Order: sequence, then C-alpha cells, then structure tokens
Amino acid sequence: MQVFRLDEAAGQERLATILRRHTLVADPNVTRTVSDIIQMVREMGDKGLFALTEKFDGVSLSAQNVRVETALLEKLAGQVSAEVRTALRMAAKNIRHFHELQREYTRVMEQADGVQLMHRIQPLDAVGIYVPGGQAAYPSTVLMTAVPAQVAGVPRLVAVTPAKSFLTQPVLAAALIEAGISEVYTVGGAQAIAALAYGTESVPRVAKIVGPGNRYVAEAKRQVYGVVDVDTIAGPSEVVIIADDTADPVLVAADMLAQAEHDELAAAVCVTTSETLAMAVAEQLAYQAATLSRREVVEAALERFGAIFLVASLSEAVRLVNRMAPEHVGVMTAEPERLAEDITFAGAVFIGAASAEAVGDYFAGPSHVLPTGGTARFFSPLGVYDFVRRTNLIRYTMGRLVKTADMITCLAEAEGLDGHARSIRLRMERHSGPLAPT
Ligand code: HSO
Ligand code: ZN
Repeated sequence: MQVFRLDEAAGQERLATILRRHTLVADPNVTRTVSDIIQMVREMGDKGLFALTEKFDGVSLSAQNVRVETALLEKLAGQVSAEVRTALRMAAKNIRHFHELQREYTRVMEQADGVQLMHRIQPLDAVGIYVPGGQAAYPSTVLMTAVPAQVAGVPRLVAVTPAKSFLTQPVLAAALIEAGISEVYTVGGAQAIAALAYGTESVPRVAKIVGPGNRYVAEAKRQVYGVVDVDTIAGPSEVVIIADDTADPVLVAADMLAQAEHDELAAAVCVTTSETLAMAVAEQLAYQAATLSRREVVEAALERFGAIFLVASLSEAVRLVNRMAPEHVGVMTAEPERLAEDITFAGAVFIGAASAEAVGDYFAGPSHVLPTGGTARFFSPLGVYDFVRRTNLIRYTMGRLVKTADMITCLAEAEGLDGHARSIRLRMERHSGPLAPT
C-alpha cells in the first residue's frame, strides 16, 4: 500500500478516485431484466414467482413449500452451536436496548380553547427483510434490520431468502429465531422483492422492504419504491481511520482489513499526521492481509479504493473525512472524543482503540446498516424511525374557526380556489346565519 501526500498529484488522483467511488451507474440490461421479472410476478402471482425461482435458482417451489415450516426453522437452528446462539441472543439484546432510545411517541398539542393538534406515531403494519444468499448471507444483518422494526412495534415481520443458502447455512435460521421472525419464504432475487411489493397468493405483501442484496435485488427495490417503501440501497463497506502518532499501526491495519474483506469494491483508508505510523500501517496491511482467508478480496479492495493519506494536521484529516462521508470512521488519536465531535458526515464513528468496527458490526447495539458511498451527507443509519408512520390529526373548534375564517378564505381566494373558500363560508353560515355577500 502506497502512502500518499495530498500536496502531490498522485495523492490528489487517489483521493479523486475515492471521492468518486460508487457512482456506478445502473446497467440498462439489469434494469430491463428486473422490470420484466417484476411484471411477471405482478401479473402471474405465485405462478410467476415459482417459474422465476425455478429458472434462476433451479429450485422448484409450490404453494405448499414456499413458506418454511416452523419445525424446519427450529431444526436448522438446532444445528447451530450453543455458543453462536448465545452470542446471537446477546447481540439481539444489545441491539434492542440501544434502539429503545430511538422510540418515537405520539405528541399532542392541546390549546386553551379546545383546539387539539396531534402528531401520531404508528408502526408499519408489515415489513419484509431480504436476507441474501451466498457470501453476503450475514446473520448479524438479520438482527440489525429486524430488531429496530420490532422495537418500532411492527406486528408482522417477514423474511425472504434463497432456498439453497438457507438450507446450507443454518446460522441464518438461528438468527431469524433470535430476531423473533417465524414467517420465512424461500424465495430470492428480484422476484422475491416483487412478491413482497405486490403480494402473491402465498406471499402477502408488505409495506416496506429492507436488507441488502445483489444488484438485481437493489434494482428491484429501486423499481418497487412507491408501491412500497424501501431502505437505502447499501453499497460496499467503507472505513476511514484517523490516526496520529499515538495509534497502534497493528490495530489501524486490522480495522481497515476487516472492512476490506467484505467486498472487492470496499474502501479502506487511513488518514494520518504521522509518517512513521503511515509506513507502519502500510507494512501491517501487507503482513496481515497475507493470512486472511479472503486475501484476494482484500487485496483487490485495497488496490482499488485503499489509501494511506499523510496530512499536515488533524483538522485537515477531519475535513478530508467529512468530504468522503464514509460509512465508518475510526478515531485512533490522543484525544479521540474531541475529534469525533467534528466528524459530521459519517454513518458511524468509532471512538478510541477499543471501539473496533467489528464491535459495531456485531454487538454494541447501533445498527450496522449504514449509509455508504458518501450518502452519509444526507442519509442516516437504519433505525426505529424507519419503521413508523406519522399521521397529523387536527381537531378544530367552531369558536376558533369563526375567529380565523377570514384569513383562511383570504388565502384560498389568493390561490384562486373558491371551493376551499366556500367550504369555510358554509360553516360560517351554518354557525351564525348568512355572511354578507362578497
Ligand atoms: N460491516 C458491514 C456489516 C457486517 N459486518 C456484517 C460483518 N457482518 C456493513 O457495514
Ligand atoms: Zn463488517
């Protein structure tokens, strides 16, 4: 790994590459394929869903077996070691505990004359969680998406996941059980998203779909948005570590590698004020990467979106991080709390050497579903607020209406909407006899 200086052309070029990461435009072929898939499920229901599953996954499904029986779910979960199940349970507990903090409550504004204005909070009635198959089938993500929805009070939580990985990765069943999900369908891909959005005979529709997936799943979520709600489309993992000369290069490198191993397109960056540390991190990256089982993924990621930037001051480091607006920021400096206050654009900030990103990925409590690709500039982590709806309630009184009728009709007329104005005037007439003609 090269150490880049930002006052040199190579450093600027590398930075530009990282800032431009994941402006990967949608592939029109994917868009077309996905729209055909969605149309088929929408028009044909179960028949379309099963035919597509046969075609893409080679699995033959029917109305009888598309939903996983509770006995099978429990049998699979039973194959998982007690140690893993306990860890899942403790993680779920921590996630639940943290998310209690995010609960929103209905608020009522009572005014002296009896007018009541209300901001009512209710949970979504049904949420679908997409659990991807293959390498990215993370039981931790099941917890990180399901638990906030439960804390919000969502009464129906459904999971969809491709059949093959589900049967071969029993830890997914264990995570579903720990997350309290018993409605599971073995369908995956864009067709599963379509089924959740439109509903089929066997898969009742939901109000919101969350969870990561491949590009077909991501595109399908984009296309059904509006029919249902969806969470933000997660890109590859990212981490930026800010370090000074007090940081331990072994840990800086380890945290960079931990996110790099997710994806060949992951970004792992260190920004430091210390040349000695920069050199040591570079050395550690090479040394530690060599013994990781995903060495090839890690090396591809570092090659594409990896960097160690040498900067003149910690305030320059902070400015740089805010420009990148990464998913994770690690702070390993002498006064990490102070520095963390200035990091405004990040999905999650990990303060001090004990706060490894892996602590947040699995266990601390905040969700690891975080904004990526610079979207931390405007998006937030997945939370309880993503699973509620708000409704405005207005209860006026005749007394207040009489007092304010003139201003309301005046605004209605200013907009040329005489129907609006009349709806107020008629009430005035009912209340106190005809108003003078205007
Ligand atoms: N770091 C990933 C989440 C994850 N890590 C799942 C391990 N498992 C998302 O940022
Ligand atoms: Zn991770």
